[in-house]
Amino acid sequence: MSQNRIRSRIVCIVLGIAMQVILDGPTPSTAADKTTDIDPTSDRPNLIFVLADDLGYGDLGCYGRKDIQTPRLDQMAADGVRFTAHYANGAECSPTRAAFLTGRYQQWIGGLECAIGTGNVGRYDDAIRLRETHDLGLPVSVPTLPAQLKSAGYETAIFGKWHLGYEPKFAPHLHGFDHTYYCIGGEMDYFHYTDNVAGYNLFRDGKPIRDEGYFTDLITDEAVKFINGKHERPYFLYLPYTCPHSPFQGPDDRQTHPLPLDSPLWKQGSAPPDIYRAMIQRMDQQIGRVLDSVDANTLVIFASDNGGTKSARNDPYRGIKGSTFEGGIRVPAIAYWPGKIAAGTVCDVPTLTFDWTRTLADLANASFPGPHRLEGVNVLDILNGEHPDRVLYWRKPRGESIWKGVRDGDWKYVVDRRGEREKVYLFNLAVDESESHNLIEQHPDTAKRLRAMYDSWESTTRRDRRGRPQWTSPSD
Ligand SMILES: [Ca+2]
Repeated sequence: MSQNRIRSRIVCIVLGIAMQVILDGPTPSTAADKTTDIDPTSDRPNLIFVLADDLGYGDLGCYGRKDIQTPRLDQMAADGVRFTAHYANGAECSPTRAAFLTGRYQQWIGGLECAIGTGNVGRYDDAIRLRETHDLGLPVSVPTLPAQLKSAGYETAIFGKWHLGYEPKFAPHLHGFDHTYYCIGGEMDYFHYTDNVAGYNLFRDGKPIRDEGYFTDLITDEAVKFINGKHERPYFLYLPYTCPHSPFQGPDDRQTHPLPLDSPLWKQGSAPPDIYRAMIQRMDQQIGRVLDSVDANTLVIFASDNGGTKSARNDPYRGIKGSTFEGGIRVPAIAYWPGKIAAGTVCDVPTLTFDWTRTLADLANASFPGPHRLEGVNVLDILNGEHPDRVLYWRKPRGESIWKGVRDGDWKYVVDRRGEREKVYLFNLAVDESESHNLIEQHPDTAKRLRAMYDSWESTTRRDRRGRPQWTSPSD
């Protein structure tokens, strides 16, 4: 066991003592306890999962940013737990969303290892093929968290960014969401809801709708109205903001006409700093409205879907969105549940987006059908002192390039392959968090071991839908 791992374990064991006491409320279920019976007398908590879009690791005040004011998220962290080693499952939008909703590595689904291009464009072999047959998206035959929560008696809602398929058959209301209001693609004008190929992006229940206002505000309005509404059952609210993804438009930047298709504001990585700041500060205010609306029996989680672009601050980490360097996948994450999670907790045990899927399913007593094995761990167990002995994997193809990554303890192995050219890296994150020193020559046996682990994972996990017109759950 490495020094860093021992330190992490001690930190979380100490914090876990408090958690053990305060988690005497609704006991997380075991698999044997799970039921799909609706129990209106249950005190199962409300569940809110808030996602930012391309927010960098260092973009919030509580993660070190000085020139962007995020008092509500900073306070949420001070009143709850802040994660310092939280990873997105994907280095881009669609993959992380797929992993969150299914609770499994997105590679299982096919076509969703890379963000779906604006206007429904496939960007690597399997995705291109699926696009041609109108099959690029998250099939409704895949068990998802909202569908399973709904079966377990939860009221479910999504207000925000979908980005898991443009075809009507992939719409979120077909995945178990009772209430929907969403941007269908990966980016859109925040005031006119058009994307950069002039498609219209604002939908409810599979149908385009008209509205007026700043998208960050609009989805918060929907969320607050939903939270304050009458609920006969506990609820699950998925609130994925498009902020601070391009186009770069602050709340006061409304123009009478949609943003021109050739505007540089569409270009990721080139945000004017003042606009970038205004976008994040507005999201922070709006999340504050959500926090002001919830009752005590509500778990609120906040995370980013991938690392920041060049517009962001990913410090101290190397790389940006799209890569498997830490800057592309390590993201801010906060969980808030007063009376249940001790205030001021900091957890440095590595966690992944799809750990929240397991956590929320456990809290709701929701079960997934047999073959669909959740691959995450319960984050509350980590806060109670458990340190899962596991290896984390990333894989992101786009065109002829592919980024690979594997982390085992403090060791991380990265592959950056472009066509026939391949660069490989080995880092020890315990002493080199910024991935500045490639140890591939000094530690060939460790590199070989991690490469073998990755290859094994890829060969057993990587799937496409070739020859499988109807998606079915893997039976691994
Ligand atoms: Ca994103």
